[in-house]
Amino acid sequence: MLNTATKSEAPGTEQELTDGFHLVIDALKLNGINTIYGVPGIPITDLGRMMQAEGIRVLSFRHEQNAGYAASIAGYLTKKPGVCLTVSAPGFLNGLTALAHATTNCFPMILISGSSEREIVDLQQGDYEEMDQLAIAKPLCKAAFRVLHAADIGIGLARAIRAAVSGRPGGVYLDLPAKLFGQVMDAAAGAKSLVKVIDAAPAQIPAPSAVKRALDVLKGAKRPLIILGKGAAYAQADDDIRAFVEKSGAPFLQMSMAKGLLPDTHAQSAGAARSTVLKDADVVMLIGARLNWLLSHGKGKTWGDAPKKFIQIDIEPKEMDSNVEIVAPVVGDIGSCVSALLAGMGGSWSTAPADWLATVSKKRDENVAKMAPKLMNNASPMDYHGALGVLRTIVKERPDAIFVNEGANTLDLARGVIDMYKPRKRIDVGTWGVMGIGMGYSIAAAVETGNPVLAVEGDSAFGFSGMEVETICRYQLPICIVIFNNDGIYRGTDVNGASSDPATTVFVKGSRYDKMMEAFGGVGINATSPDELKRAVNAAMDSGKPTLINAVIDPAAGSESGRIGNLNPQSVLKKK
Ligand SMILES: Cc1ncc(C[n+]2csc(CCOP(=O)(O)OP(=O)(O)O)c2C)c(N)n1
Ligand SMILES: [Mg+2]
Repeated sequence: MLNTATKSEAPGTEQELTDGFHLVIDALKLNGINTIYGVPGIPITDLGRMMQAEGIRVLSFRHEQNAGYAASIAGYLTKKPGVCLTVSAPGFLNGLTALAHATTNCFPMILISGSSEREIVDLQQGDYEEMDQLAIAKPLCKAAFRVLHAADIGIGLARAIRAAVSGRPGGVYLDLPAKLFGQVMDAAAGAKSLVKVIDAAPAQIPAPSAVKRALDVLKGAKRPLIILGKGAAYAQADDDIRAFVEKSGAPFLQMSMAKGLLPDTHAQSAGAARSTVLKDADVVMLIGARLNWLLSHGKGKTWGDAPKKFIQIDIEPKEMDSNVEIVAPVVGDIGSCVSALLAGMGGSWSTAPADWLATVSKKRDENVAKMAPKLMNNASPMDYHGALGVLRTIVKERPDAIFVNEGANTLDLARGVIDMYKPRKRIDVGTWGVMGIGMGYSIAAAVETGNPVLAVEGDSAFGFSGMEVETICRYQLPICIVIFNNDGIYRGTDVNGASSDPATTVFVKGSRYDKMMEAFGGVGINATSPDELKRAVNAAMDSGKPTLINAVIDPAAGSESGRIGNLNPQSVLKKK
């Protein structure tokens, strides 16, 4: 039902009218966008109210960055653009980090911001929250549009949706000046101006010759390796991906957010033998994974001396040869590519050499066995492994829960220890290793999937979005937050030798983050041992009540920058 109002033009004549507010709402609904993440204020407060009145779910956050991260991960989880709604200048800028993050991570998202009077902004006459938002957004996202006429709202949103989800997905900025909302037009003409986007992300079928070339290279491999990235998880082609990997018989590695595409406990999983497979593989097939820093750019020590051939499957042609030569590029959407590869394998594909898989499995089993006793330690205060050991079991028992993860040690160790069993259940810091996604991701994951959420957060990481615990309590979302509280960034033991100020990486000792949750009516628990942690998390996951568990971790347990300390630049001057 379209939004209309009736207005008497002249005695005896009645004209049905609509306006910018209602056209935005109608355009969103027509395209199946039913959830908005944002923060209200001039000029979009009434828009939010009207959206709510019209049946759109509007989740109101405490800071736009968190609403933006929520929208970005909603896009990843649903393949529809997640929408973040903000006010002008400062609200827009607060949302912009998340928009850039969405673009970097290839998540479809639309940031819709209200903006000030164009005439005043362009003459730089000092309007309320004056800023040329469109110009600022442009270099940070995939596309940016501004709508000046109510009659163009339909087409503007259609362009934004297409740009966000087609090809390689990304962030799109949509600028809606304040004046637009009040613009009135004939309701019938307004209805006609709306655009329902048909086939927003058209299939991109790979060339048969590219598929054949890739299969020929794979067939010739003695030590093949398949690497699955979050692009593969995004594709929602789970059955074909699994069938392809299994038919190939090759060991596979799953990048952080691809974990669970196949269970981490799968016989071909090389997750616990990462360094061996990267060094020794002779053919590497990347599926929706980029050769960026997370894979050491495909070269150097990590990749060893053995000559390698790379096959890459990606929707973005420019991704090919970005870091090393790709001998078999396959360009297309992951679903179409994998199904073509699977079909091309035919009925008589011979699986990867058994001795290679046996070598990899042996290494993996050794590493898993080495880790096992550490995970069972019941020390108090806890170390990372003791705490993660119990969480690992809880995730195994609750494979549908969404696992959110950020921090340094808290991230790197949890990624290694906690096996995932189903696709798109692990969401984390992504390509940038950004802190601050925690609460936004948790909220969107709960809202979009209806599943319970377990967020495991470093104490520093949590601080970036911590105020959203109020949002979680307000909407009564089934989110259990576990804070690995080691009194600081990486470790809580750093000392500043120069003054009485604390070291830059340490926080107030013995903080009780659980009290923050209690302040808003949620459940807060202080857990000092793995047993206590286990009881508290299970209770939270069973109850579905917003819960925050302050897990006390030995401040000396972590290491600088977790697993990526090697990226810290070193001073050439000797330490005194
Ligand atoms: C937006 C942003 N700011 C700063 C950083 C740098 N940084 C990386 S990890 C981290 C916090 C690590 O501490 P914590 O979350 O407590 O994890 P721990 O290693 O202590 O378990 C910070 C600040 C970042 N990655 N992103
Ligand atoms: Mg910490």
